[in-house]
Amino acid sequence: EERLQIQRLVETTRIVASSAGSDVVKGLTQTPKFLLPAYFYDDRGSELFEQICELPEYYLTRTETAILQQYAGEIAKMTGVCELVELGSGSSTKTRILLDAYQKLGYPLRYLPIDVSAGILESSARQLLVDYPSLQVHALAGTYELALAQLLPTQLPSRMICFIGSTLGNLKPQECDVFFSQVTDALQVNEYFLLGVDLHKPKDILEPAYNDRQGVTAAFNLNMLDHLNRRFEGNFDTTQFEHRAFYNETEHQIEMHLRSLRSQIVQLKALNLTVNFAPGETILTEISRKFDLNTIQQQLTARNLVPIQTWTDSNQWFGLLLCQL
Ligand code: AVI
Repeated sequence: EERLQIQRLVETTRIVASSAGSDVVKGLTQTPKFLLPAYFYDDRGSELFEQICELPEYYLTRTETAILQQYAGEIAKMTGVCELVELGSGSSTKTRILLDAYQKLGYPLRYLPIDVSAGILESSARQLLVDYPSLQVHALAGTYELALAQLLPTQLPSRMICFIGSTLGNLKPQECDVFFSQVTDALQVNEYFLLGVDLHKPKDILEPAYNDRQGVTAAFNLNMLDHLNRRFEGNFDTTQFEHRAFYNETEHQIEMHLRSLRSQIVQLKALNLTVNFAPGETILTEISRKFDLNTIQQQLTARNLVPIQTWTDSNQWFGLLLCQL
C-alpha cells in the first residue's frame, strides 16, 4: 500500500556498546537494581498501557485529551501545514485529535509514528489509513534515539515532533538533556515541538493513579519480567514479585518497583546472567516525574525549544506546551 510505509530500525555497529541486553545485565548486577522502562512496551505491555489510560484513577490521559480537544485547532493554526512526528505513538488515539484539526483546515496529513512495539505501531497505522483517506503514514519501529537520528528532511513546509502523555517524566534529568538535543537536531529553525507533561499535585491523587484497584498497573509492571523471560530466555517467576509504587515528594516523582517476595535466584540464559534476590529486594522499573510549569518552560527555553504557547486544564493537573526551535 502506497500510503503506508513501515520501517524497522535496528542498531548498527556504531552502537556496539549498547547491544541488546547489556543494559539488563548492568541493571540487574548493580545495587540497587534497575531496569529501563522501555522494557514495559512489548506488544502485551502496550496493550496493558492502553488499559491503564482508561482507568478511573489514571487522570493523565483523560486530562491531556481534554486539553487537546479544546486547543488542537489553535495548535494547527499556529503551526500551519506540518508533518507530525510522534515519539511513543502507541495506539495514536490522542493524535487523532490533532489530525482532525489539521484536516479541518484542509491541510495535507503526513504522520510519522515511532514506537518500540511494532505490533501496536502497525495495527494503529492501518486503522488510521482507513479513517483518514488522504493520510500518509511512515511508521518507524525502534527507539526515539534511532528514529530521531534517521529522520529525513520533511516534504511539508514544517515539522512538529510530538511527545505527549508525559513520557518525558520517565526520563531522568540528565536523560532529558540528551533527549532535548536529539529533538533539536531533528528540527530545522522555526519548526515545532509539542510536549505534554504531568504537573505537581497532591500525593493522594498521584499514588492511586499508579496503584489502581483493578491491578492493571501491577500487571503492567510485572509484565516487564515476562517480557525479559521471552526475550532473553529467562525464568523470572512473576508470582514471586510484587508491584510497588509511591510518590517521592522531595524528587517530585512516582517511583515504581518490583519487590522480591523471597530469596530467589533468576537466570537469563541468553544473557549468560544469574541474579540473586534477597527477600524484599527491589528492582526500580520506572520513575515518573511531575513537573512545575515555570521550571519546565525555563528548561526548554535554555535548550532552544522556546515555548510559544502553554495550555492547561482547570485544575492545572497537566500541561501542554507548544515550543519552537
Ligand atoms: C508512559 N508514561 C508516561 C506512564 C507514566 O505515567 O509515567 C507509564 C506508566 N507507568 C505506570 N502507569 C503508567
